[in-house]
Amino acid sequence: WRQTEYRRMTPMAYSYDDQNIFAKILRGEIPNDTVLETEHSLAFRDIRPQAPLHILVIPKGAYVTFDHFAQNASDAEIADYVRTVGKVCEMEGVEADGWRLISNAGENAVQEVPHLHVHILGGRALGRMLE
Ligand code: D5M
Repeated sequence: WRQTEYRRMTPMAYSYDDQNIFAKILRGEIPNDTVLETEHSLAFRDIRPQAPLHILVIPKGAYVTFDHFAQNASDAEIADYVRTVGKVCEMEGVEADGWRLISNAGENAVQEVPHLHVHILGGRALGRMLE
């Protein structure tokens, strides 16, 4: 019954708005400060950095949130995405001082851009996230 209950609570589908700003970046319609591009992913600097290091990593596929991606992307896309986050961390040398990974999804988390992105934050003391 757990499986049935879980399925019932899962949204039927996410609708993807292909006019969102990250879709435009992926189509090359607006510029971005690229850190790393792979077959399935793109990492670029956040336009409103909240820390000395603030990089966004997005999949190239049309996914709205992390759960949408995790439930629908291919293993190749998922592996590429996770490895891209790891590679950016290595390139930026975050492991010495520590860093934070955040992904906002939907209304409660105040997601601004409806294309999956994780925020890589570092370069300063980030404080406790949950008090
Ligand atoms: O965060 C969305 C993030 O996206 C926010 O930190 C600003 C950033 N942003 C918005 N437009 C751009 C462009 N054009 N380049 C780079 N970064 C951008 P959220 O998690 O959705 O609240």
